[in-house]
Amino acid sequence: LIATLGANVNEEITLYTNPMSRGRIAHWMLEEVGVPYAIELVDFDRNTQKNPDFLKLNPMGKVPTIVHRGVVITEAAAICAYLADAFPKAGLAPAIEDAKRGTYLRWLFFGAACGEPALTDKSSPRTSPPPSRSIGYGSYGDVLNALEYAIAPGPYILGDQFSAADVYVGSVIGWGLMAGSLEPRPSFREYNERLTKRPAMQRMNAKCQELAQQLKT
Ligand SMILES: N[C@@H](CCC(=O)N[C@@H](CS)C(=O)NCC(=O)O)C(=O)O
Repeated sequence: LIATLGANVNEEITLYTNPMSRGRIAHWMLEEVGVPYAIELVDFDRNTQKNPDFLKLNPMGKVPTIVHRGVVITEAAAICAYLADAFPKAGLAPAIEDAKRGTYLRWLFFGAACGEPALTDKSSPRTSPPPSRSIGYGSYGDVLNALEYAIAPGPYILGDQFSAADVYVGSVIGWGLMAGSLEPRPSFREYNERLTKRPAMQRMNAKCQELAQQLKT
């Protein structure tokens, strides 16, 4: 099922987000792409992400969720990939025929399928974890080594070319360092500092502070 909204086939992107959530990943990506977008604030304290109208867009009742040209896209990594492809002029994804696309997709998927769950399990360990052969991320240690391998030698995952894979993987690394679920290896800290200097990331951070204030009032 493709979630389409017949009446709302619009060029402007709508981002449903909360300033203290994975919504920041899509928000940062939108700032990197540099296209106009509108924000719809989701209030976790009031549980508005479970309102029937929002569940029609995203049955998971989660953010980020974006709507563009009448289509709903969820999952932060998919949103990063989608926006990079929808706005190729921003140069945030290697072209389809470029071999570097393999590296790009590899780490974008790894970030979502392995990086994020490994760090989540680290902060809230499972009582009976599945064996490392059957769990997609193997082990926490392997994931950390692979992440380190992905960002070396840098400065970005694709070398000199910054891409949407850095937005996603960089967000997972930044979140892990902040939450203490990621060992603060020097390579992670340096990569995170490099990303934090990006004007798009800074614009997103400033906007999220404003949004957090808005939610308090
Ligand atoms: N698989 C989703 C996860 C999104 C997610 O879990 N978002 C959280 C915020 S960080 C959320 O909306 N939680 C609200 C809720 O579950 O009620 C993604 O990668 O974007």
